[in-house]
Order: sequence, then structure tokens, then C-alpha cells
Amino acid sequence: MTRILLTGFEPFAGAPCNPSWDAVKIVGETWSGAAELVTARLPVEFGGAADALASLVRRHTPDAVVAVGVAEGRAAITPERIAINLADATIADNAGARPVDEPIDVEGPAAAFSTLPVRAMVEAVTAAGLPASLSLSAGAYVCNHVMYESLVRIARDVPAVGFIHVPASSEMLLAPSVPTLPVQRTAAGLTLCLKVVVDHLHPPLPTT
Ligand code: PCA
Repeated sequence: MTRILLTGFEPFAGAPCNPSWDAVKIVGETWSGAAELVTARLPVEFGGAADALASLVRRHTPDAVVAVGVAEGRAAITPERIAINLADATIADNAGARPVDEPIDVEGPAAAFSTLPVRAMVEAVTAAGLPASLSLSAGAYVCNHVMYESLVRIARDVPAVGFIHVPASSEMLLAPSVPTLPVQRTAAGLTLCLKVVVDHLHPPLPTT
């Protein structure tokens, strides 16, 4: 059976929660798609997150890896198109690391494209009345790092690998001007994204 590894992140930057994990947890508890779903929570640490993902990939040998993180300020569910070979943090990660202007992999490519069906994912989510759009930048913090490492190194033989940023939630207690999406809606959008991934790996037979 097809197996999907879906990850969210622990809280960081003093926030009480991280809607990426809150939503991933709901997706795991309610999933009824045609694939086995494994969910896990990653640390917000350069290096630590990639190491945790690498051991999950070794242990579960998934057919798809979908990592999810929060992007404060975004109002939509945003599949990332590309990860760049740059670690440039404006705040320290949860282990105190704060790389500035550093390549992730000195010998690696400048960038790597998502191998998820990102456009079809956006179409499925918007068709359900939920906010979604394609993103051209995963930033240069831990999320971009995990996406880059998974595409270039950790899961390079896995057929569908990528990253989705989700909006903040009201539970994060951020300034009222920061857009939020209820985690139940984020979870519904992520579930639709995963169903598109399953169809992409195993296209349904045409009904004639
Ligand atoms: N968002 C951060 C790291 C963890 C998370 O949920 C990011 O966008 O890099």
C-alpha cells in the first residue's frame, strides 16, 4: 500500500503552539484516504529537523514525504515550489543555532523543485472553498532547510517530496493584524492535498 509521511513542527519563537503540527495531528486522526499515513512532529532545529526526518524516512520507507510548517503572515495554504541552498535565520532555532548566509550543502545544487503535484493541490483546495496558492519561496529558515535536504539528500529516491506552508492560527496569540486560519480548515486543506498526492502516485483508472 502507498505510504505517506506527513510532518508538522513543534512550536518556536515563543509561540504556545504550532498550527502545522496541530493540523497534521488532526489529519492523522481523521485520515481515510487510499494510503497509509504516518505523521510525526519535527524539532525546529537546523540539522535536528533533517536528522529526525532522515530517520523517519529510513524507518517507514514512504512513497511520498510532505512536510508542513507555519508561515506567519500568510493567509493561504501554500505548497512551496522550490527550496534554496541557503540557511539565513533572523532568529535562533530551538537549539540556539542561527546560521547567517550559509549554504546548506556546499556541494549541492543552488535549488531544488518540489516533486509534489503542487498546482493540482492548490486547485483541489481552492475548489473546496479553502484559501490556497502556490508559493515561490519557503524562506531561508528551518522549513526551507528541511525541504532542501529532503529533496537533495534524505528522500531523493522518493517519488513525491515537498513542503506546504500553512497560515498561523488564533491559538498562537499573535497580533490581531496577522492573518489566521482555523486549524480544522488547515487540516481539511492538507487532507485534500494528500488525496491529490495519492492520485498522482496511482492515477485512478478512467471510467468509460
Ligand atoms: N515554520 C518555520 C520553521 C518551523 C515552522 O513551522 C519556517 O517557516 O521555517
